[in-house]
Amino acid sequence: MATSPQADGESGTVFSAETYFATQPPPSSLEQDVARVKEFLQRQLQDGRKVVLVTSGGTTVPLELNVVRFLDNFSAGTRGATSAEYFLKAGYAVIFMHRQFSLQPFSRHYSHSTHPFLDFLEIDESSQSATSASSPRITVRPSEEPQLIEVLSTYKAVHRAGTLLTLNFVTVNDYLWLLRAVSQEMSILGRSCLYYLAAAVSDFFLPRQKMSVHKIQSGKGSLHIEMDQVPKILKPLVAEWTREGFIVSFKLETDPNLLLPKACQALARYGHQVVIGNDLHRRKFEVVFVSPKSSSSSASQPSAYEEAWLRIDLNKDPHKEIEEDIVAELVKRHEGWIRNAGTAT
Ligand code: 9Z3
Repeated sequence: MATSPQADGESGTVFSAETYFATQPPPSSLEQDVARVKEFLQRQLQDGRKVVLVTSGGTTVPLELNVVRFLDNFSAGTRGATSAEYFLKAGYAVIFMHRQFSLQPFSRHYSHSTHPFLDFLEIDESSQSATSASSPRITVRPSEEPQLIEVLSTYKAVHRAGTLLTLNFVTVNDYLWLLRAVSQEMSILGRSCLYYLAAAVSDFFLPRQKMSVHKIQSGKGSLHIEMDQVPKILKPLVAEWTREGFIVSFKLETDPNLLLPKACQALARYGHQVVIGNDLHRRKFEVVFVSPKSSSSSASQPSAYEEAWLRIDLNKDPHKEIEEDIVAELVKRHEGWIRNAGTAT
């Protein structure tokens, strides 16, 4: 049993998940979050709903304990926030675990700088507000009303039904602790839970023990930081924390030649159900589903995995969101997974 990190023979250190959690402290909000998750899951269990955990947005890697500087990545959380809406539409309860201040379901339509909500509100000087006789009313620009009514009514219906729980993380450490705790709780749902791991998680981190307490000072000309590898969290997730869940991970690459090999490698290593591969620049209109070949499929392909490309044409329909098709496909596959309970997978 590894209780201390192992040197990897080249540079840096490889943490097993076990060593990681034994040496890195949990976030202060963890207990409170777990209590909210337990209560949420009990309700969904009573109502017989399937539950999906959607992770979304990037993780930070702080460089100091009193953090002034950190590493971050590009992810805005579009994939996760958009997918969460389609899962809700499909009747799932959603635990939306996202990077603080990244996009969220429903509000995402108005929080982006290309569609700021202040731009479609108007001040109507001719009528008075309901609360104060001296202030004018605020109205919505008529051209924006149809979309706002649709988004707002779905948002309100979801809140009435209590099918959306939102959790926050900032650092990669917050993310790892929260993912472990939430997945352990979700395991009570057996096959009825789905994991949709779309967050862009850092591969490297700086362990607490190696961090500078105070702001790193300049004056030495350059900055050298050696980071350690974040443990491969899918391994215990699949093998220990949630054995029956339907697990979908994402693989992001910038070199298109690496996408399929890396997706297959992840499936071979962790033994989960689906890897969705996406290229950084094509991710809004093209993804590839990679999964273990079903026993019924043709034996002409030598590989143990099958790929299915999903593409949309944004020239034909600029408002189409690829997440709609991704979620529809996963809902189908998850149904099959639930039906096959008790048989070999
Ligand atoms: C993804 O690949 C997501 O689809 C994106 C979505 C991060 C590209 P946006 O937030 O982008 O809509 O702007 N997520 C997973 C990326 C990741 O970190 N995967 C790990 C890896 O590639 C494996 S779990 O090694």
